[in-house]
Amino acid sequence: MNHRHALLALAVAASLTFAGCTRSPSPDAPTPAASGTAPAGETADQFIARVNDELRALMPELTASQWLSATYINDDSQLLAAKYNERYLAQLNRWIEDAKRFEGQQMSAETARAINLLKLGASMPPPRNPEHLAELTRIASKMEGTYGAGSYCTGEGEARSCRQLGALEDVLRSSRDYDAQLDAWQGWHGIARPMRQDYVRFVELVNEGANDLGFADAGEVWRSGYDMPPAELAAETDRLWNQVKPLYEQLHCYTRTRLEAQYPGRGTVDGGLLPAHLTGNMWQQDWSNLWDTLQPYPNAGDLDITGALERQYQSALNARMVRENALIDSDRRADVAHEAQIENAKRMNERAQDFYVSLGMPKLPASYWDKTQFVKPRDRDVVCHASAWDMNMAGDVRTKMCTKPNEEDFTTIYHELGHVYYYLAYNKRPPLFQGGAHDGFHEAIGDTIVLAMTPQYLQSIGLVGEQQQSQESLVNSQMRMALAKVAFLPFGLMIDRWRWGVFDGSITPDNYNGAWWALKAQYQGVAPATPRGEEFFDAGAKYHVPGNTPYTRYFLSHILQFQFYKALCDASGHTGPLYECSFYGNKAAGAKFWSMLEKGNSQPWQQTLEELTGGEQMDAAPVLEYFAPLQDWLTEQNEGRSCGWSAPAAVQSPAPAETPAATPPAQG
Ligand code: X8Z
Ligand code: ZN
Repeated sequence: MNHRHALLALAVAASLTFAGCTRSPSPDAPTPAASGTAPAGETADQFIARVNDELRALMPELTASQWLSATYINDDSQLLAAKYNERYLAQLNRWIEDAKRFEGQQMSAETARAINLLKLGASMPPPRNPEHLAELTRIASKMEGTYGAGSYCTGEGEARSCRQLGALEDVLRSSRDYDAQLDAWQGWHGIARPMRQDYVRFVELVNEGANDLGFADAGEVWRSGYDMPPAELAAETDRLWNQVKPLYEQLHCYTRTRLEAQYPGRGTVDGGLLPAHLTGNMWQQDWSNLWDTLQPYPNAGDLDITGALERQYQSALNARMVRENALIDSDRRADVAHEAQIENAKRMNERAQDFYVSLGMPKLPASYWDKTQFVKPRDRDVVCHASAWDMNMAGDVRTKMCTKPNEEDFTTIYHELGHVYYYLAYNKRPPLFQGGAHDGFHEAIGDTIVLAMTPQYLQSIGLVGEQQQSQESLVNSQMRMALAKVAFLPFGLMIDRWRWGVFDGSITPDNYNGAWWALKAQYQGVAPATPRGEEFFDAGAKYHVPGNTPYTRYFLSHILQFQFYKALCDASGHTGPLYECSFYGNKAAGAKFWSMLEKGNSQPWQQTLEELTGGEQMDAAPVLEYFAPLQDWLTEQNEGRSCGWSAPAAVQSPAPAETPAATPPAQG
């Protein structure tokens, strides 16, 4: 399911404007909404109060079905997740229909905002036709299950062996063998081929739902959730991208030079593009795993966080093996290793919690520790893609990860806890206001904390050794952050450039893959090393496509998090260069952060941003301020090289459609 909305719950990130859902109709417990008739004489304020109550009541069963299908993939859990999502979306349609009575009437600004959020809350706009709605939720559940259970198998008979995403990512992280990486990359991308036809139908159905709501297509629904006309949002993302593009181009140029040196004759693809399988990441969205290749000054202080986490895990494992006397019994050894992984993942979570608590935020509830999925279960398929859940809007918060001891997962825990603390902070609001100020805010909370994980902080928690104070070590630590944050920027943009085009019809099914790679080339400057024709569906190999999670939120988050970071650094009294700031332990910064979180999406995000940062605009200036030393260094390194790349004829970004009259930008 894609719950997306519903999902919000799932929330992961969602902006869900609503996160919730309402009690579903059942013969035993009919409600006015369930029968589709609103009580006579109900005012707009009463209507919204009712929707909020019903959302709160429905939420637990919807999220429970989603949780089960994500942590226990099989036909039965998929069926239930699809069904509950269908019920929820049918209910959403009834509310939206009911809300039409109030069009043009006087009502409080708060109620007007809530009604607007109701219409924009569905990242999977539900068709009114009940059969189509049921088909949509079935396809959504199936695609997510296919992704979660995806497996690349080779060999025959006795020699047959299968690897899932985690094992294939390990190859990209650790192997530097060109062919082994290519095999892992191609193997994973093969799992998406069966989704292609489903995705074509999915697009038809969500567009039907969008039309039913008065939108041109599903992409326009997505672009409408930003307290501004949808066309302006598209232009905003272009503006922000143009601010940071020169920095990305410098990083790209430096990386290309190093890859060419490492893989002579094979380090680039025609036109100066980076080979997709050589960036240490399945989707080329985060290049941190190339640290061994890209580290500027190997002797200027150690920042090998993955190495430190692996050592921590190994020593916990060894201690456990000895304690449990398990070395001699191979079955028992596997159990003990699994237990040690859980223990280690919990420890990483405690470390992340400690940062939030140091800011004055509460400890996570006991149920978090009991109900979270910390590592991949051994007996079944699960959706390993990390997520954070608000099960009931009343404290049952969880995360779901398949944690391994590496830097990426360590920072992902901090990311996920950002979602969790947002939930806890806004849970006291009415359900319709339980969402991020916009969805990029939701994604930026934990990442703001990640920016404050300076080398000094990492040293204080024992993950890196004594840090030098030198220009070399500064460049190293900037590079570490840039490989995660700067490399991500064009990826954050291109996914929805592709989906906006798919939804508005400018990218047709016969060109899904061609358009995907044209956009990858245009924005990221990457290309597959071998041809990827239309028999493939490479977009489907990225979770958020089969999972139907809008992606522009992550691009916006990667800009906003630097604005938040700077504001919290100011609040903490930091003086000196931005990149040196950690507000760990600073209660003034924590109070400021928390008061933003508590607001949820009860007011336009511009106001929320202004309260935190003093400005109402998203702005990449703090990104550039932060990375100024690295940008200078990269420019020097790249001197005399010809940077940039030439992409095959770029796909036109879809022209954002007009804002339909039915969906004015929300006003607060
Ligand atoms: O999906 C996520 C989070 C959950 S909201 C793990 N992220 C994006 C991704 O993995 O593609 C975080 C960064 C970008
Ligand atoms: Zn997230």
